[in-house]
Amino acid sequence: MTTSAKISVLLDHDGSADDFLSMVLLLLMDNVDLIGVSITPADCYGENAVETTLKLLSKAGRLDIPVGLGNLHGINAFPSEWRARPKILNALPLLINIDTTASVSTVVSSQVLLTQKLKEAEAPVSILLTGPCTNLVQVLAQDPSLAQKIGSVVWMAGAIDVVGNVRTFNHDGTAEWNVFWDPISSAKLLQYSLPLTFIPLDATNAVPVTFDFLKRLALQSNHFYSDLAGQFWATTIDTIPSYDYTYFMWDVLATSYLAIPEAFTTETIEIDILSSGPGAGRTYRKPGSGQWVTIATGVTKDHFYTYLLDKFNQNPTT
Ligand code: AGV
Ligand code: CA
Repeated sequence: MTTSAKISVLLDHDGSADDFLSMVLLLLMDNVDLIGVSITPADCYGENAVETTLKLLSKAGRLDIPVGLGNLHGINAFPSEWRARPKILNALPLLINIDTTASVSTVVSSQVLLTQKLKEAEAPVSILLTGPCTNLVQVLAQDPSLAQKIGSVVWMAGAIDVVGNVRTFNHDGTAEWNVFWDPISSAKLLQYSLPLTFIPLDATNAVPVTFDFLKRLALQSNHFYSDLAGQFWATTIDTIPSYDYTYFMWDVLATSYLAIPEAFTTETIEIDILSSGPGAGRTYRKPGSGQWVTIATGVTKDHFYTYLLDKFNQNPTT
C-alpha cells in the first residue's frame, strides 16, 4: 500500500490500558499514518501516561511521532485507583528498561500539537478520541476554521440505548465516563457539525476482556505485541469480579472501527448530551436536535477478536 492511500490519524487518549493498546493497534494498521498523540490526564496521571506513550513509541521505533499533554481538569474526576494504573504498566518487565528521559522534553501541549497538525494537514485528518473530548473542543473553540481539516471524529463515548457505566455519588448511572468527565465540552462537541462516529457502550458491551480471549492471546505471546497486550489486560483483571466494573475492550473496539468498519452495525441519529444534573453526560436520542451522529450499535464479535489476535501477532520491526 502506498503512503497516499493511508488515512492520517491524530489520537487523543487518556492513559488507561486499552488506550495504549489502541495506540499500538494504530501503529500496526496498514491503512493508518499516526501523525500525533495527545494525552488527556483523565483516566491517568499525565506524567505516567506520557512515559508509557514514549516507551511504546520508542519500542516501535516511532519517536518521530510528536506527543502532547493536555493541561486540563475534568469537572468529574476519575477515581484515583484507575488513574494510577499506568504506573504499573511502566514497571512491567517489557517496558521498565526503556529509557524515555531524553524524549520527555520533546512533549508539547496537546492544544499546540493538535492545532499545528490540523493547520499543516493537506488531506483530511481522522481524529480518534479514546478519552474525553476536551482537548479537541478547546482547539476548535480557539480556531473553529480547523473543523474543515477534520475528515472524521471517532469517539469511544456514550451509552445511547443502554445503561451507562458511571457509578458515583449523586449520579443516576445513565452516562458513560468519557462523556461524564467533562459533560460541558461533550455537549459543545456536538455543535461543530463534525462528521462524528460514536462507539458507545451499546457496541462495547458485546466485547468484554474475557479469560478465553486472554488465553488465546497468551498462546501467541512469543510475539511482542501479544505478550504486551496480555500483560496490560492482566493489570485490569481486579476490576472483573465486581459486576459493574468489568473491563471491556472499549477503546480497542473504537480503534478497530478505522480498519474493519464492515464488522460493525451503525445507525445515524440526532442526539443531545446533558451537561449538568444527576444525568450529566447522558447521551440520548433527540429527533430534531440537528446534532447528527453515527453510532455503532453492534459488532460481529468473532470478526473483531480474530482481527485483534492477528494484529497483535507481531513484533516491532526495528
Ligand atoms: O468508559 C470507558 C472508558 C474507555 O475509554 N474508560 C476506560 C476505557 O479506556 C473509563 C472506564 C470505565 N470503567 C473503567 C474505566 C474501569 N473499571 N477502569 C478504568 N477505566
Ligand atoms: Ca480511555
